[in-house]
Order: sequence, then C-alpha cells, then structure tokens
Amino acid sequence: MERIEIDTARGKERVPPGQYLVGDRWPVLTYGATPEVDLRSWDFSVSGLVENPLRLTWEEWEELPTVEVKADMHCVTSWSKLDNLWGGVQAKRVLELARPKPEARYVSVFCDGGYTTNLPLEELYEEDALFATHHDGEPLTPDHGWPLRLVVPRLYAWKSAKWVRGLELLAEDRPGFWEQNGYHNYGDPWREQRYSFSL
Ligand SMILES: Nc1nc2c(c(=O)[nH]1)N[C@H]1C(S)=C(S)[C@@H](COP(=O)(O)O)O[C@H]1N2
Ligand SMILES: [Mo]
Repeated sequence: MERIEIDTARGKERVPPGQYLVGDRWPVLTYGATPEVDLRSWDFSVSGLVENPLRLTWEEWEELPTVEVKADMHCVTSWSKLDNLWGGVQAKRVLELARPKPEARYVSVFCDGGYTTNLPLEELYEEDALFATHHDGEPLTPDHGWPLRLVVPRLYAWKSAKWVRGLELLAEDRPGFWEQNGYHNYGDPWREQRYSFSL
C-alpha cells in the first residue's frame, strides 16, 4: 500500500498557535449523537457539477485503491493529536472518477446525522486529503466516524466530516453546519481562523 507522509505544517511550527497536545488520548468531538449506520443501505454519492455522478454501494467503495496517510489533527477547541495513521481512499481518486466540470469550485460534504461542511474543491486534491476507514491500523470506531470519514489534515478538524455519505460539487460556496454557526469559513489552524467574527 502506498504510504503518504506529508508535513502537515509545511515548514511552519508543527503545532499551530493556541493548541495543546493530547498525546495518545483521542477525544470524541461530535455535535449530537453518533448516528447508526447500516452498510446494507449505505451509499456514497458525488453529485452536482460533475461529468460522471457517482453512487457507490459499500461493496463498490471497498474496491477502491487505498493509501495510508500520516497526519496531525487540530480541533478548533484547542486540542491537537499528532501522527495519526489514516487508512482509506485518497479524495482525489474519488474526484477523478466523478470528473468535476470546469465550473465546480466548492464542495459541500454531507453525512449521516445531517452534519455538513464546505471546502474549496482544490483542498480535496491535496495528497493528504482522504476518506478514511482506519486509524492507526484499526477500523474506525462508531464515535470516530465508522464506517467512513473525511480527513483534511491541514484545516481545523471540523472539516473532517465523520459518517460521510457524499459530496456535492458547486460553483458557489455553501457554508456548512459550523460555518453557519460562527466558525470560520476556511479554517486554517496556522492563521488561527477559528471563528468568523473577531474576538
Ligand atoms: N458528522 C460529523 N462530523 C464531525 C463532527 C460532527 O459533529 N459531526 N465534529 C467535527 C469536529 S468539531 C471535530 S474536532 C472532529 C473530531 O473527530 P473525532 O471525534 O474523531 O476526534 O470531527 C469533526 N467531524
Ligand atoms: Mo472540533
């Protein structure tokens, strides 16, 4: 399996300003309850501005080529967890299958349980952005997003949507759940883009 190790900090301080380390502990941060997911009715869809809309069953998802990505995780509530080894499918592989139209510039990510988040499309072409099924060699637990979560290591972790069910590609940005509720629209930890208002 291909192992991708990218310096999440990219030459900046490894731990972004205002963050503390949790060590081996891995907090669970969820708004609301952990949804129940049934793999028999589960699907993953890519819709909107794509040439080839996708709708994959779990069996079809499991056929996709996998990678491992080592990356740090930074939550806006100030904890950081370093050196997570994620296993899953690179986001750009999925986009290559769906073939975004030239007008597509943003992505709306949706999940079981109703959570949403938004990203510029180019963020999902970064080498370390993936849809993860595994963490440190083990399948994800339900609280951490089983069966599938998005991981976008270079942005605050609220963008790393758990229980992800699909993407919609858009020409105009569409703020997600936290982005509509006061969090920054982009969320770069090194620029401390925590909230959309100034403190
Ligand atoms: N579907 C969904 N995804 C989510 C959240 C959520 O509430 N619902 N919380 C986000 C936040 S704020 C963080 S910090 C990370 C936490 O991931 P963890 O619980 O696996 O540590 O998940 C993100 N993904
Ligand atoms: Mo978070």
